[in-house]
Amino acid sequence: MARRKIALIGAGMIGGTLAHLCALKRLGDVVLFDVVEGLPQGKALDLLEAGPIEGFDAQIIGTNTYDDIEGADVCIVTAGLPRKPGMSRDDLLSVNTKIMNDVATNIRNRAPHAFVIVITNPLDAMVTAMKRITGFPKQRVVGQAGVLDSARYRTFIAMELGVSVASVSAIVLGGHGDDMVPVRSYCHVGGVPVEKLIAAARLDAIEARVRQAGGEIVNLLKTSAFYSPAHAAILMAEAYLYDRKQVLPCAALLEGEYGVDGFYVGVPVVIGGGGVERVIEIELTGAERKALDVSVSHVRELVTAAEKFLPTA
Ligand code: TXD
Repeated sequence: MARRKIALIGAGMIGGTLAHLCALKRLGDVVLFDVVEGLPQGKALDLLEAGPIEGFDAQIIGTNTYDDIEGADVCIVTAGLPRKPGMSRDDLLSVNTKIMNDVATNIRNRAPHAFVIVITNPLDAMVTAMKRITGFPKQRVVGQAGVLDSARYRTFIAMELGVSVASVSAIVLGGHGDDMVPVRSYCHVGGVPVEKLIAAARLDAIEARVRQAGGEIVNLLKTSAFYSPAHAAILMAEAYLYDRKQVLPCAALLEGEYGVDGFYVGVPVVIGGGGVERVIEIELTGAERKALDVSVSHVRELVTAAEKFLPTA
C-alpha cells in the first residue's frame, strides 16, 4: 500500500512545523514547497536527519517545483506574505490572492484529488480564492481557523479553573477576525455548562482575550503564531486521512446553512474520508446569533473587497 502524500505549500514558520508534525505523527510522505530557494530543501534535510533519532522513515523532500506535489492526497497551504508597513488591506488582499491563484492553479493541475486546507490570511478570502480557482467540490476545500480559536478558548477556560484542557469543550464560530464568536452556551467543563462555574463578567473578559489571542502572540513574538495553527491543521488532516468523522469548527462553504449562501464561514463540520462531509447547524442564543451575523457581514465585506482579484464565481 502506498504511503499517503502530504504537500505543504509554504515552508515558513507554519509550513516547517507542519512538516515536523507530519513526520512525528507518521502521516505519510511530505513534500515541502516554497518559492524561496534553499528554504524547503534545508528544512526537509534537517527533518530527515532527525528520522534516525526519532524513528520515522518518511520521505521528506523540499522543493521549488510544483511537479513534486503530483498526486498529493492532502495539501496544506500557508504560502503568502504578511502585511508590511504602508500596505493597505487591499494591497495584502491583492498580493495574497495572486499567490493563491498560482498555488491553486498548481494544486488543481497536479493534485486534482487532494483535500485542501488553507491557512493563509486573510483566511476567509484566501479559502474562497482556493475554492474558486481549483473548482474543487466544497467538500475538498476548507479553511483552518476555528480549531485554533476554539483551542485558545479551551486553554483560557482551563487556566481560569485550574483544570485540564481535556475537560473543556468549546467552539468558536464565524470569520477569522476580531469579531469571531466564542459560543458560551456550548462551552462545557466536564459536562457542566461554563456559566455555572465562571461569572458572566469574567467570561466576557476571557472571550475578549480569545478574540484578540492572535494579536497577543504577535505582540510577544513580532510574528504570528505557528505551533498552534500547525497543530490545528494537522488535526483536520488526520480526520480526513483516518476517516474519523470528527466534528471540528472549520471555515466551510455554506449554501443556506445558518442563513448564509455562498460564503465561507467558521461552523461545526464533520470531517472524514469524504472531506467536509456535513455542516452541523446548532441553535444559538439571540446574542450569539447576532454576533455571528456581525462576523458574517465582515466576511462578506472582505470577500467583496477580494472579488476584484478573483475569477468570477
Ligand atoms: O489560524 C490561522 N489561519 C492563522 C493564519 C494563524 C496564524 C498565521 N496565519 C497566517 O498563515 C499568516 O498570516 C500567514 O498568512 C500564513 C503563514 O504563516 P507563517 O508564519 O508560516 O508565514 P511565513 O513564515 O512568512 O511563511 C510563508 C511562506 C514563506 O516561506 C514564503 O516564502 C512563502 O510562504 N511564499 C510562497 N510559497 C509558495 N508560493 C508563493 N507564491 C509564495 N509566496 C510566498
